[in-house]
Amino acid sequence: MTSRIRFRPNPEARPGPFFLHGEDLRLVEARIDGRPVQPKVTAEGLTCDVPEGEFTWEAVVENDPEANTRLEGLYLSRGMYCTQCEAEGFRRITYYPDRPDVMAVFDVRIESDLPVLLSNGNPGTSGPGFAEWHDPWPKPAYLFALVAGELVAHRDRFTTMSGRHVDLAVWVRPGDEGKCAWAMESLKASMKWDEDTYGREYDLDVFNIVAVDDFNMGAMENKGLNIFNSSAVLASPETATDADYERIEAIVAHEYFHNWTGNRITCRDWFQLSLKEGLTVFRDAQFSGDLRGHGVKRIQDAVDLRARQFREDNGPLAHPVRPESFVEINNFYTATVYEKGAEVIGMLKRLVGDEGYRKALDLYFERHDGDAATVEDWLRVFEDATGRDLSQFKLWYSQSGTPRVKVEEAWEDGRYRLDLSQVLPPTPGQPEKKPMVIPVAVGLLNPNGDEVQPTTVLELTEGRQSFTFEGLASRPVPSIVRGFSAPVILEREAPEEEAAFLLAHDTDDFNRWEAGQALARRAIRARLDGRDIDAGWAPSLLAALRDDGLDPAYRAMLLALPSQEETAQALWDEGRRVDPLAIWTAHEEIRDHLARGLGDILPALHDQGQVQGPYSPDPASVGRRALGNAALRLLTRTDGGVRARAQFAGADDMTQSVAALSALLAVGLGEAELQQFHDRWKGERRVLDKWFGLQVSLARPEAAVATAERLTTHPLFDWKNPNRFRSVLGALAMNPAGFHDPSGAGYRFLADWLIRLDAANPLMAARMSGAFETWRRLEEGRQSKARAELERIRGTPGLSRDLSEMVGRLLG
Ligand code: 0A1
Ligand code: ZN
Repeated sequence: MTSRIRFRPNPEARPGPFFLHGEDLRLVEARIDGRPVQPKVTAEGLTCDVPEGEFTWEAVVENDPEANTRLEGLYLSRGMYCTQCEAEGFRRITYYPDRPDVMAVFDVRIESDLPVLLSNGNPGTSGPGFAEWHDPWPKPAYLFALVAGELVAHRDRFTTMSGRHVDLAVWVRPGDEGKCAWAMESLKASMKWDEDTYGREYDLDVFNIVAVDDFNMGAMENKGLNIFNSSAVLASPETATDADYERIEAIVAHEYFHNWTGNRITCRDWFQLSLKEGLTVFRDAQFSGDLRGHGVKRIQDAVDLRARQFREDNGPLAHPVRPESFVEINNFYTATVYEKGAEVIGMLKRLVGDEGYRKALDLYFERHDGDAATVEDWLRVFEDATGRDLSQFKLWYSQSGTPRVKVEEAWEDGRYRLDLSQVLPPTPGQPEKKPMVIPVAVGLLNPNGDEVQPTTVLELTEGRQSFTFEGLASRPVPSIVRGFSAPVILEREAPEEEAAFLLAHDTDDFNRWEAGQALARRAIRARLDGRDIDAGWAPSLLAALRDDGLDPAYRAMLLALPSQEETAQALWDEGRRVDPLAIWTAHEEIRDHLARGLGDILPALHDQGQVQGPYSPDPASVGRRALGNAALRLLTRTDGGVRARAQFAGADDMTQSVAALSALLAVGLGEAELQQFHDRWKGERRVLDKWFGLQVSLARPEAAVATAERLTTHPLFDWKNPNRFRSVLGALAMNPAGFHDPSGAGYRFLADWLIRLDAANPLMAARMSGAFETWRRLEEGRQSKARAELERIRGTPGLSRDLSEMVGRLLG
């Protein structure tokens, strides 16, 4: 690797030693203005004396992509060279000031016998054995990318709003070219959407996407050359599920949207990570909502936030959306920075209104294009564009933890009062908190079901505050935190009749669904406490499911129960110890209860899910299949697996096939189908990941660890491949009753693997250690076993910085 860099002194900086980052490199030679120099090299980089004015630095270094199992920097993935430079990977390629606020124009020349040679920006000269690329847009090194391999392209074109032609290509290995059409459609839809919605146009002649099999995350937004985990690109009806199609669409959009929110405007330092990630997640959620329906998207996001981000925010790994310190930045690509960061932007938009938001975003792009910006810059454009003081709102970036909102009501003489109060519990390093600005969207319904107060946003800014509604004829039923208007926990035990009423009448999609969840939570709670399930639950759900005016996708969500994780959090919040097995058992019992109580309607709902004609991932078909398969999961509990077996045998797309197999596995059936699935798909890596994952995540609690152990000895278990590792070890963590086996076998097994993986791929090992995040919620027996395993990991000699930081925080 040869680099030539022109440096000029920063007029504001005091003179000092010249430092360049560099890790695991061998410096062959270095020159300044053509004269050889002898820098002082350490494990973190090099220092060197330099002349006072401008100068040219040249270096030749060697590194070893073939031996790079970390998948950071330049590495080899099944014969294909590729790079991953965010956050600090470029320093593993060559010596460089590897910080996001150092932006430069890059010219790249790649020399290789491999046929396809790609880098950022626009193509320049190329010929046998070489290709040159020029990226006119100054960028930080974390956006650098390079690919060299035997690849084929699926091509298309896009004409931008000002009439510029862009050549688009999705590059994959030969044989996969038939699985690119969906990613390409998603890319074109994203390009158009960003023009229509944000006025943002693409700014290069080409846009390339490359699919690689070994990748730590979902994808990466390198300028003009996005690199994707192949699981986030490749799709065909036979091999990908509806969920895969939706995920590909969302990730392609996310990476594309980064071109403006991340690349044209980047981050000054890594503490500002949410500046690009929260905003880009918010944008991709708007996009998915526009394409697929906002009601369902909002529910999916809330479910995900509650399971992953609330868990993080209420445990030992809690940190603010803008973290205050870190040892290894890779450990902060978290649900809090991404998903809570997006929620913060959603609240901001609600507070300033759609028009204010648009004005602020226009100003952001105008004022900060080309900048490495901060959260302060971001909030200032909102203040300048709307005149609103955001100093209190800014606490959302610095205070960690999930706010609890309590509600009390008073009714007198046609006046209805809501007393709202907020509590933000202590989190690591933050014993005391200040009140936040919480937009609480509220509507009121008459007892006859009419809405008497349409959605209005109450701004809760104090610890306790009252809001009064006048001139009401009768005591209303409140619908609170409509649309999940803030990432908070609403502490209000609604009486059964009220929840049933809202499930029947609420005009707010989100809260109507939430009312169903409230009833399900009551049922789970009843079983946990050994009580009977309310007799009214199944009938009120049945009424909503019969409503053919309701979108099938929405009805599918009505059938879904709160996650076991959500139940665990609620118990812990009440100061109770969590027994994952008891939670699993209660969830099973209420599924049985539902399967019986809804028995009349389930076959018809399942039939509705059989969409005729060629497979299409359009929202209507996806919704119908989702409803049909939600019904199938319940039906399989009572019909001995007859319908699921028939669906599996007749399925000609992966959605129907996986749904049927999952329904069988969830009730301890499906052995023969599992074998057939394996035999048919053993040559398809992404499908085989599903085969590994399903058996572990759906295993009965007592069998989960043994199943995972057995699968790690399967000849196709390739532990250095992140997708495959996750398909077994990640799936175990997603089976709480199995992972938290009282014997501690799950903890021991995962710890063994984390120690082993850490030596090869510290980033992945650190990410997966989050499975231990809930250990303090457990009873004494499990707790001490989990702690012992964490301590064993901590005591391992040579542990990476990544994993030691995580284990240190987990142990507290
Ligand atoms: N910026 C990417 C996420 C990403 C982060 C780190 C990676 O490798 C260590 C890869 C991707 C995104 O938000 O999509
Ligand atoms: Zn991102």
